Amino acid sequence: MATATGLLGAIADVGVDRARGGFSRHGFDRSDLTLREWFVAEAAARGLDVEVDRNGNLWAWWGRPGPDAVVTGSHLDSVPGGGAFDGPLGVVSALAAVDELRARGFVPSRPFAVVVFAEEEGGRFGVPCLGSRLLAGTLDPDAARRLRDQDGTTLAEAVRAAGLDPDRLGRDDEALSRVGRFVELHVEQGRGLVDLGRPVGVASSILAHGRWRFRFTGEGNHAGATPIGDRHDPMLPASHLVLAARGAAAAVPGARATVGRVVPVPGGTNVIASTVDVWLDARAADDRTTRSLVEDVTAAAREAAAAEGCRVEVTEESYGDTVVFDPGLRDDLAAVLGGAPALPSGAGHDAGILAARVPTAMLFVRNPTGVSHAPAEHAEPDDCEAGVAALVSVLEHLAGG
Ligand code: HGY
Ligand code: MN
Ligand code: MN
Ligand code: MN
Repeated sequence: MATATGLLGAIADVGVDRARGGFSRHGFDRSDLTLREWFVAEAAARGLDVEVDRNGNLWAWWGRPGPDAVVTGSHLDSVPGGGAFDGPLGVVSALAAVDELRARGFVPSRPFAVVVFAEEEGGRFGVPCLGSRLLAGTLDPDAARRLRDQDGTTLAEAVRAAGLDPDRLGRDDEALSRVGRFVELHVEQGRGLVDLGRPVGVASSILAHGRWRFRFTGEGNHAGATPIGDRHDPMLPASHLVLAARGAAAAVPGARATVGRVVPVPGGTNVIASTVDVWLDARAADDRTTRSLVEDVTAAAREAAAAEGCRVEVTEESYGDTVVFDPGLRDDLAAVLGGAPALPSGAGHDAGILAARVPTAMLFVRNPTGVSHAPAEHAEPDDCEAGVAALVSVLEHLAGG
C-alpha cells in the first residue's frame, strides 16, 4: 500500500529547477504535463476512472461520477523554485487514503473522486486557482484565453497543446453539481501547528488576496550618456512601490504585501529601462483592508511616477475576498479528528474557490519549518502519515454509510 511519503518520492524529480533549488511546474508546461500523466497512471492503477474537465482539472472517480460526491484532492503545479509539498501532498495523500480505505474493505456509499486542479499557483499565466476559478465561473473565460506566459504563449494555445478545446474553457455547472463535499489536505504554510504541537489541523479561513500589475513607463536611454537630471527612469517609482508596499502592510495588523516579481524592459545592465512591470501581491483579513492597502500603495506609486516624469498603469489581475470555511463542516471534521485545532490560512487554495459553491473544508499537516513557496518547505514522514490517517477518517465519515 502506498504511503504519502513514498508517492512524494516517486515524483521528487519531476520539475526540479536546479537554478532555483526547488520545483518549477507550471500550468500545462512539460513538467506539469508529466506529473499529470503520472497522476492518471496512479489513478488507473487504483481502478479510478479519470476524466479531464473542460478547464483541464483532472477527476479520478471511484465508481460512477456524482451527484453529491465526496471529493478530495489539491494541485500538482508549483511556484517557481517551490517546495515539494505545496499541492502534491494533498494529491498523494488522497491516493494513499484510497489505498487505505480499499484495504479496510470500505466501499463509498456515494460517488467519490480525487481531483487535481489546474494551475493553482498562477505560476505560468499569472492568475492563481485558474482551473478552479474557471470551473466555478469566477474567471471570465475570454480574459483567461488571452492570458500570456512569459514567452507570450496564450492560455488558449497552452490548453490546445494539452489536448483541450480552448473554446470550452469556462463555468462548468455539470462538473460542479456533482460535488457534494470537497476536502483539501495541504501542508501548512506557516507555524501554527508547530506552535500548537499538533500534527494535523483544520482550516478556519483564508485571507482576502489579490494581485496587481503596475506598469511604469519612462524613457529608455544610455546608462552612461544620460545625465541624472535628464532621466525618466521607471526603476525609481518601481523601487518606491516596493518600499511603500512594505510600509503599508507593516502598518496594518495581519496584512501582507509582497513584490516578488519585477520585469524591466529591455533589461540591459547599461540601459535605463523604458518600462518596468511590478507585481504586487496584497492580502489582509478583509476586503476593505486589502483594498485600502492597495489604494495607499497605488497613491505612492503614482506620486513617485509623476516625480520622475514617468507614467504608471495599474491592472488588477486577480482578486478573491476573505474565505470563511463552513463552521458546521469544519467543526464536524475537527470532532471526527478528536478535536483538531482550527487555523487561519495566509495562503490561498482551490478549496477557497470551491467554498463559494459547495460545502468545503481543509486539513493542514504540520510544517516544521513553517516555510513555503521555497525549498525549505517540509513535512515529516510521520506527520504526512498522520495527515493520511486524518483524511481517511474524514472520508469514511463523509462517504460512509
Ligand atoms: O499564493 C497562494 O497563497 C497560494 O499558494 N497559491
Ligand atoms: Mn502555493
Ligand atoms: Mn497550494
Ligand atoms: Mn553602446
